[in-house]
Amino acid sequence: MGPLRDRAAVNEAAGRGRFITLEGGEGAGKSTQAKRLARHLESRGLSVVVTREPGGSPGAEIIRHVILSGAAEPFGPDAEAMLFAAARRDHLRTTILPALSRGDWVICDRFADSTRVYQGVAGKVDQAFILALERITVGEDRPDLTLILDLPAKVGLARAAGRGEGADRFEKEALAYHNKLRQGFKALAKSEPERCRLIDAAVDEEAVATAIRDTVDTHFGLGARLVAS
Ligand code: T5A
Repeated sequence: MGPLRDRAAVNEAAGRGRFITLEGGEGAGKSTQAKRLARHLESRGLSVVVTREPGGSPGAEIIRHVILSGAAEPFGPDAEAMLFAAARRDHLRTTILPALSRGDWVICDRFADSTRVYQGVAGKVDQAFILALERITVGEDRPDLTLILDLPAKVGLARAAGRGEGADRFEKEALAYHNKLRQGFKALAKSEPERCRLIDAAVDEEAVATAIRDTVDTHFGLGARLVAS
């Protein structure tokens, strides 16, 4: 039994909720699918909290504004990584961990893997530095399951641009940067197959939702358990 499975057994016994994260490049459909997954879990009688990063708590939302406005960009990717980590610490302590303790299931739109890939892989921040930040901010409170929505960077950027909101700090980066993100997320899925699942997000919204539902139900043995209850 690996550490993730050990923790799952402990969580089960404690009546603790489950922590699911959605990751991927720009415009991959994470927010859309977070809401759809929440409806699916609620239809199975579970209480669900949907949240996002950067942000998800009053303090972290302030840091979100600082980062996405581009105000922290002149300080470099190391400083941005530290800001994401500070926001994450507050978000975990004030939103995620209390929800899991209540028995709620938490769906989070981006989490620590975004720092690994955006600041680490694409931003070239030293890997040891990123992992040290993660140890301090996340520790053992890693997600139970991470769904990585995968699609060509160009397609995701076109979807994001289609919302007509203007490009933020990271959307405005060159295509080569976004291609690196895609490769980074794919490598992550390969390196942690027990926690991470790669989902084809280039197909229509309904097909992505079905793949996610099947993956979540299978991972947590949800269909069988709730039908039986
Ligand atoms: N970041 C974040 C870091 O660099 N490090 C970190 O540690 C963290 C946490 C956050 C930015 O911060 C960076 C990453 C990001 O650049 P954000 O505003 O929160 O920025 O936005 P993102 O998380 O990047 O999310 P996006 O706004 O890019 O998009 P989503 O949530 O992936 O996609 P969604 O659901 O909004 O869909 C985009 C559009 O596509 C349509 C939707 O209707 C919508 O119009 N769509 C589809 N169209 C066709 N087919 C489908 N299957 C579709 N699914 C959705």
